Amino acid sequence: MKPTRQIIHCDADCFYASVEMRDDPSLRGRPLAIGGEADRRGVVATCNYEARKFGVRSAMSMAYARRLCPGLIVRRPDMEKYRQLSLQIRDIFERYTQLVEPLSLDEAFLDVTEHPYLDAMAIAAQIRQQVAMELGITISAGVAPNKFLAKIASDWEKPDGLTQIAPEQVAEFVARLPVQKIFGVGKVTGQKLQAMGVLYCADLLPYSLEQLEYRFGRFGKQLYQLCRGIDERPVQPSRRRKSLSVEQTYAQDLPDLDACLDELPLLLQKLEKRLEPLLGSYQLHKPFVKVKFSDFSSTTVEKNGADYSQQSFAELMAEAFGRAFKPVRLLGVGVRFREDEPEPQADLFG
Ligand code: TTP
Repeated sequence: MKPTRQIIHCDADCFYASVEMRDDPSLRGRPLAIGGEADRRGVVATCNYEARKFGVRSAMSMAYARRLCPGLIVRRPDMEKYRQLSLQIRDIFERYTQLVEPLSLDEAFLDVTEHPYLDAMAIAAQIRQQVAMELGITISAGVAPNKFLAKIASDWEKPDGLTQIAPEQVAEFVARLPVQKIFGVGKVTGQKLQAMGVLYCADLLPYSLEQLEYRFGRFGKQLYQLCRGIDERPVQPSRRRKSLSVEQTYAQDLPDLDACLDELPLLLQKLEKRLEPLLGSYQLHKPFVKVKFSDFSSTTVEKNGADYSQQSFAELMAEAFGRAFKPVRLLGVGVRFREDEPEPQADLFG
């Protein structure tokens, strides 16, 4: 049997907002949102916990956030500052292990199984303390035998929390988790599970692997394992990506090109958010759009020399749609990266 792994997931608390409160203490204790007021889109990137009490949330329009919270203070994001801080946090992680897999500027998995004398809880506690003392922000951490559970654990007592799911607690803990906590269970699968009467991971246990594969295809195996708290994915330090994309499967097929184009702004917003932390180390090569039709055929269109504007993605989408003219069940937007040495990219989607 393989030895039990010790995985830590670290996630800064309201990251951009914490940094701004650190640098301007007069903001502390008052509702604060970071985002674009006069910005092209004017959305909330994040907000502090005072603002969350009013219902303000990430990705909400700033205009709506202001209506929910009339005293809301708004600051523009300073991405360069957050990138710098992200590197400093990373340095602290690397005091304990080289097996660090960043997920975004403020979030990472660490595999500390091989640490010679500290256990994962001790390491997580030290990391949290060092980040607070040296960098002036709080991070929450989760400790568990795998990535799936470590990520759930870091969220469990946010903000400024530390939660462990010990190996002997896994079965009981997972059984009580709502199935929505399983990554990959979005709206469509969630509805399908609900129709089967499956609300919690425990409700999935009676299904055999074959039954789940029959109903959910390849995803069935993932469901079978995750509802038992099994997740073998390794922590992968600095995997070199060739591309990055976001995809969405729709509960109801999109009937025509206009309906697809309506979805584009939201998809691009998600793409931009995931892309932001990578821009320091990757160079963009070209944009692409993927379309899967109602008959499950799919096509991808990409174009050398195209820019990353919404217009550009719209043209690719029109071309992809035009290849079949059928209702669409999935849309994806993405970028391919250059494989040669990186050069920082300045502004995107300009
Ligand atoms: P998250 O880790 O999702 O959230 P958070 O750190 O702001 O708050 P929490 O305490 O709940 O973890 O996001 C990290 C940063 O990414 C966040 O500070 C701002 C940015 N961000 C966006 O720009 N747009 C978004 O829609 C989200 C969710 C985050």
